[in-house]
Amino acid sequence: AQIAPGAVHLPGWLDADHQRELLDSCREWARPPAGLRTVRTPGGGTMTARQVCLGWHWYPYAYARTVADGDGAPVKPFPRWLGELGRRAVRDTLAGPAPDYDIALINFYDADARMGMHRDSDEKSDAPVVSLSLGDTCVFRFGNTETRTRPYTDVELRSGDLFVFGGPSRLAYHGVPRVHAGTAPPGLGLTGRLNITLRVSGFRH
Ligand code: MD5
Ligand code: FE
Repeated sequence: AQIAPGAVHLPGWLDADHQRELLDSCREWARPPAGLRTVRTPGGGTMTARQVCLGWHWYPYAYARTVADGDGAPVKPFPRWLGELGRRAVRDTLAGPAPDYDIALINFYDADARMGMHRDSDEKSDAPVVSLSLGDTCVFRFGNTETRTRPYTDVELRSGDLFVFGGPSRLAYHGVPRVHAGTAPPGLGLTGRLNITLRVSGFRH
């Protein structure tokens, strides 16, 4: 369903087998070095969702090739198959060119984790962002390009859902106000929520 121009939600895009495969990959990516970490903001706070990156390492509010704010290890490579998955996601949702994805940000939310309203503007490309959800259902808040506040639309994102943010939605404010504990598919074997976003850096390699 189109939520706004360029913002398309496809529930259940990943079947149970593909969800499990992607979860297995996330578990490997989470291992050190350059594994899952707690993100510290410049103001001295910590983000409640923990994160691991592929391709380029994000830290507030820039990208690097090493885990600049962590163990200093080189960021894990972005696998070809993940780029193919991203292009397939875009083909299934939006018109336009097939992006050459080179960044994945993987966020892990436990039951108490949240993400405040923000825009993703550290990339130098206007290519669509692909978002894949695994595990617990969350409330995803899709806002507007002007303010962190209303008007916004709350959408439940479930395990296997695809969301693509392109065009005018690429720079919309968004956040995750709530995770519904214990709502993951019983067969998946995940407590909490994982979100994988695929992005085009627009950086020179
Ligand atoms: C999440 N992650 O569920 C979300 C999904 C992040 C983040 O917000 O920055 O890691 S990404 C949703 C997204 C990306 C780009 C644009 C818009 C939403 N949008 O316009 O709503 O962990
Ligand atoms: Fe974001």
